[in-house]
Amino acid sequence: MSATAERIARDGFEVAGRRVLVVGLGRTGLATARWLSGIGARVRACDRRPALERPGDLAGVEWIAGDDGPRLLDGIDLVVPSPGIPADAPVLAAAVARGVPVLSEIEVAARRIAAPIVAITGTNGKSTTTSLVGAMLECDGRRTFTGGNLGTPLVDAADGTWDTVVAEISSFQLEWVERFRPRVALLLNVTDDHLDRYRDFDHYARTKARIFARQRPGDVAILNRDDPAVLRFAPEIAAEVRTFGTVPPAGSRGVAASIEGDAIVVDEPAGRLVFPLARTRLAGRHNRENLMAAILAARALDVAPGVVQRTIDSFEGLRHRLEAVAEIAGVSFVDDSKGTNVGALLKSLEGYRDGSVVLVAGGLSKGGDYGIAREMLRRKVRFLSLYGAAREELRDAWDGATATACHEIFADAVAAAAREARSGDVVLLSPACASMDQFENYAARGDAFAAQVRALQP
Ligand code: UMA
Repeated sequence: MSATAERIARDGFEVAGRRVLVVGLGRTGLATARWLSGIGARVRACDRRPALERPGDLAGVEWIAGDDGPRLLDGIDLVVPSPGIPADAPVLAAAVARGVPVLSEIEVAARRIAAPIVAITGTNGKSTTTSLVGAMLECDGRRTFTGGNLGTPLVDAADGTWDTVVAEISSFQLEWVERFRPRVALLLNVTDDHLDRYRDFDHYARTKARIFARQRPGDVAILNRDDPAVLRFAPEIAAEVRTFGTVPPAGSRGVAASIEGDAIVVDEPAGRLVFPLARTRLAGRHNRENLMAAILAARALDVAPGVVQRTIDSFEGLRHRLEAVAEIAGVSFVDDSKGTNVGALLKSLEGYRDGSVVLVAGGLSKGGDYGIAREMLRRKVRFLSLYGAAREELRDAWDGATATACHEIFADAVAAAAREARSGDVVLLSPACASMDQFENYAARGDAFAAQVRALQP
């Protein structure tokens, strides 16, 4: 029996001939519908958007555009919702009430992935860390799938011939998991985010901690020991806990990473490994945390220290994450459009000189306490240019912290920021909000920022 077949037999995921409702037809839903019909399921695919065109390769799927309601459950054996469908959506509530199983895309995908899975969650840094771990494993010559919330749905890895699978996992994806069991699971940090979807912070944090729920002894859990909202889950974890943090843990005999001068040190039972950071392009304290987490994950899968170091030295960083766009008349323009919550804004501002930042923020609020950024804004930000649906909420939360202007339209806020900036300043787009009030996603917002900035170049 192949390793995949063995795993399927163990986990009992066989959908040939079963009727599956796929809810939401964005990236996840389309990939899920395609894969499920490929393995013999009878797929009904639905989306609330009317006039949604069916891709040619989904001809065999029952296609329902303009409806995502409970009546679509008739005759259905299993529901697979996209991450963007809230748990209290009528179709999911009705499925639960009727006893129809609901499983997230990562759950069904993981049941058909034989390779060890590295799963990475946290409010911020998970995309960078996921990409770093993927790059370390690739550099080691392993056939590696790197995806998940990062962009390529995990279901694209199902039934594939991978040596390792590295997945960025969001709290949304952890809402409908049952047996999802990563060989290595990471929780980087938890700060306010998505409070429009969860009852409160504790509910959000506990949803993230579900990444560890099915791990067993022999698996590895990697935790940020500087973040009490993360470390509090350690006693509940069955896997071996390894931690990273700024200073070495007192009296611990477990594997741990910490910072020493300009290097990351990892204490392992066989001795200490030292990874110099002189050549990394990843700046800022938050990136040191991402690097420590990634190193621990790679070491948990026995990647040799030399390979880890080569990746640290060559990794380029991610698009729309503190990405330098241009320098014009001594002003640098930086695209941090992927920073869509207040924790991300704090981490990004931390790296800049006091009083040197002209900040563009706003978009669609996800709730949470924006007020915690007030003091940092007062210190770092010389001028604040707000835009979008959340502009008044942000203005009220940060009232009096610094000179502020409000614009409805994104381009007007960027233009105002560019006018205010002087030589030596940085114009930073770090919105602390989602993009969807004016853009399709954060990448489109970052691209619009870059295009507008480049047009300013003489
Ligand atoms: N829809 C309905 N009914 C609803 C809600 C939505 O039919 O009640 C439909 C929409 O009309 C749309 C589709 O569902 O057609 C969208 O589904 P989705 O929001 O789940 O989006 P996908 O395109 O499948 O992208 C998802 C992730 N999106 C979200 O979690 C919101 C992507 O993460 C991820 O890259 C992708 O799966 C692949 O795994 C994005 C994200 O913003 C980057 N993630 C959040 C974050 O990082 O903070 C969690």
